[in-house]
Amino acid sequence: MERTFVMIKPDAVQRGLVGEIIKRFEQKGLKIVGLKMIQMDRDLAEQLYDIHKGKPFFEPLIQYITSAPVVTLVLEGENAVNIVRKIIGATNAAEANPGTIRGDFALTIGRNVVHASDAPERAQYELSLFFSEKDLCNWKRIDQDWLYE
Ligand code: IDP
Ligand code: MG
Repeated sequence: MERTFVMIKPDAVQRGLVGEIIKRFEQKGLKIVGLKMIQMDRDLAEQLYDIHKGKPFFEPLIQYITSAPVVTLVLEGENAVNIVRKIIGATNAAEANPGTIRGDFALTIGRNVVHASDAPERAQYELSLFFSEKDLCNWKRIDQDWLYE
């Protein structure tokens, strides 16, 4: 089992899309093991986006992401990192396929409604910025035996 970090961004929270977005991960069969609403401060946002420091979109990105509350999740499942990246779709929502979250709910790269880790090591780093181990629940979905061989 693998864990990944997901963040429902301020635009999606403001637009009332929290339930719709979480529903898609739940329906896929991924297990929610952590869930928290938070308004990020600049320091935390810079840690989450450390790899983008210095890029032209960094400042607007930090402004956007700290401008209002976000909903953070830790999801668990086999290949959760890759599966979640497929569900959210391409970074530029204008290019994201219909059926993906960004493809269905966003228009641009700068307001793309959701974040997800892009590698297992990155997931571990990112989720640890928001959750300690005691914030995460170890539990079994009642349908687990029907989701996996
Ligand atoms: P990702 O969110 O799909 O992993 P990254 O390349 O890691 O995409 O970029 C992080 C976030 O920075 C994007 O989701 C988007 O919000 C923002 N971003 C990336 N590139 C641009 C850009 O060219 N203009 C505006 N915002 C951008
Ligand atoms: Mg990224």
